[in-house]
Amino acid sequence: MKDFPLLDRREVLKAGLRFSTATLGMGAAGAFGQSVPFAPPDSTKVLGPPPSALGQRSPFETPQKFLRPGTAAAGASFTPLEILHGIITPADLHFERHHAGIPVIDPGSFELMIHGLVDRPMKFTLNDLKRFPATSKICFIECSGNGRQAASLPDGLPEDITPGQLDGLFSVSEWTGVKLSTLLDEVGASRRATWMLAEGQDAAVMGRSIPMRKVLDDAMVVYAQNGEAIRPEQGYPLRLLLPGWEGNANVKWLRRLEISDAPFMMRDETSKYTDAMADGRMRMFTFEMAPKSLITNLSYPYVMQRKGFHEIRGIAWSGGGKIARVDISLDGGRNWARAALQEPVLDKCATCFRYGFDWQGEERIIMSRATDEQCNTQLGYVDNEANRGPGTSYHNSAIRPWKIHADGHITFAMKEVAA
Ligand SMILES: Nc1nc2c(c(=O)[nH]1)N[C@H]1C(S)=C(S)[C@@H](COP(=O)(O)O)O[C@H]1N2
Ligand SMILES: [Mo]
Repeated sequence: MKDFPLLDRREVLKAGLRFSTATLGMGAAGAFGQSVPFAPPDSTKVLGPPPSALGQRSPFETPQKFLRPGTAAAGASFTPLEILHGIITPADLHFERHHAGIPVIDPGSFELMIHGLVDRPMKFTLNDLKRFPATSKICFIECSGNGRQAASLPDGLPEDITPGQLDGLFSVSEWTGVKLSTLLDEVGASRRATWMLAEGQDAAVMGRSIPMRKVLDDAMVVYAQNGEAIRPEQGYPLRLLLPGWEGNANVKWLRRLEISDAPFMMRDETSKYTDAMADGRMRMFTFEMAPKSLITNLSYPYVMQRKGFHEIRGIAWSGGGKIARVDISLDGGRNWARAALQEPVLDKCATCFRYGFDWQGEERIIMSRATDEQCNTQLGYVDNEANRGPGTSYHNSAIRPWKIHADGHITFAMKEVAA
């Protein structure tokens, strides 16, 4: 089997030339063979609307998050990763996971209380918090249940699943707020402090214990998302941000932080978000999200329209730091070659990758594999199952394979790889 290196510029140009020649021959069909569904007026002859007080998407663009049928207050909606470009998730497409719906919180009466093992217990209004030095971080939030369908028995795996439906409990924003280390200086946290409780103001009263090493490293309380006030769905007016750590611990609608010398053993870190291993022991406080990558272009429901140059595109990320490399296999995992990484490559953030190849109508299983700067590598299905244990489906970061069929349609191929 031939190993496919990254195509050089000349090859890409040649392939591009074939591509455009074919397009010319197709008359009214667009670049990907779709016929144009509308007849817009000739914009050069019609006076357009005046500037608006609030911009809108083009009426031809109607993105939606994926909601499973029957989604309720305790439910989730998934980011449509396959339609996004670059690393930032538009705020209204950020995934949502609520345990008891979205509370309405008046920012005027909002207060954050910090108490426990501190010299000066304090309450902070939103304006108080905005007076502290502000910092921003572009990073992902990923639910630790993301992609758990891929942990079910191979027989139960759907083949007609989109990247967003599979792994869309993952989004990236630029978050702005205050470093927790700054606030803990203000209240005078004790040297004996080893844990911090973060508690939300929703009906679930979500509470999680956070180790002090994370609190003092890069944890933040954030009031802004992609340049404006954080959205109600993301925790308005304030959420905890723990870059690279499981979504659940990023407590939304934050109202209370209690400093302590022991974990609090909350419901969401004992009965939930704990992993049962093969020998019956439990892993607790498994916060860091593993390296993972996902092909978002050349995956279901994309259909290859013609032979020739195609670009595999996707995103890779790791809770362990920056992405160091992404490898691509075009033959079900036998041979691997390095994908190009697209700048910016940021800490605990999505990094775009791409890999061009020439498709001549052959059946292929394509895969991507992420490695982070700590040399942690994304595992295949079998190794991932063995590593996490049969009693859990959290933190499923196994390699995601896609099968390109001879007729050009693409399906999720975990079943074939797992078999
Ligand atoms: N207060 C509160 N915080 C919460 C939750 C919640 O239900 N209530 N859900 C958690 C879970 S399980 C996840 S994955 C993330 C989801 O964040 P998002 O809805 O902004 O994407 O928030 C976490 N923080
Ligand atoms: Mo979650």
